Amino acid sequence: MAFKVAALLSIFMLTYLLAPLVITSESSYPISLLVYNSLTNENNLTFTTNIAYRGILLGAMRNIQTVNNNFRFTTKEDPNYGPFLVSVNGLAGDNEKHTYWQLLIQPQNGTIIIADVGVGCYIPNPNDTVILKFTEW
Ligand code: B12
Repeated sequence: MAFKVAALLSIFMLTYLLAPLVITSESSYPISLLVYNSLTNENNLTFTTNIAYRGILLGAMRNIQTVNNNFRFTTKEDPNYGPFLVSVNGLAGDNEKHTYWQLLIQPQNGTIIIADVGVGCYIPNPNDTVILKFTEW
């Protein structure tokens, strides 16, 4: 009997000590992705996904591509800066026409900022809307 009580007490103690570790462990969070062509009047597309805790935007884009047929993209590896976003849904930037896919971030407060790194380096914050904007430079 005493053994059973001791065993039960140990289980309670362990649960009590380990619960905070489990509860505070970081988990994934939602972000949205908006595809916007500023050069035509094509409809915008919006996607949502969960991104790993401090995961990179490229990972989130791959997740969306895996589960959604309406989102396809290609990148080209740059030796210095990693992946350059070349095309979205078959539409590619063009050096001669001076067009490209610009990377914009809209946090929950609504202010739109231009990302200062590419898709392989950018780490979205929870509930960010990432805007892929086809535009001219
Ligand atoms: C010109 C330029 C551009 C042009 C390039 C097109 C062209 N044909 O000129 C355009 C406007 C397309 C561009 C876009 C972007 N750029 Co830019 N760009 C530059 C700039 C001012 C000069 C690059 C250059 O001509 N070097 C000289 C040539 C001879 O060397 P190169 O190796 O061949 O250059 C190529 C690469 O730099 C590449 N490139 C340019 N920008 C970027 C960004 C990324 C992420 C990648 C992978 C490659 C890449 O395009 C160049 C021409 O082919 C640099 C800053 C600098 N002073 O170096 C920033 C710079 C490289 N760009 C930067 C960024 C952040 C971007 C964007 C992500 C901005 C955005 N929010 O949209 C986008 C890329 C989006 C995407 N589609 O992936 C950052 C990269 C930092 C990083 N660690 O990721 C830099 C360093 C500026 C900064 N903020 O400090 N860019």
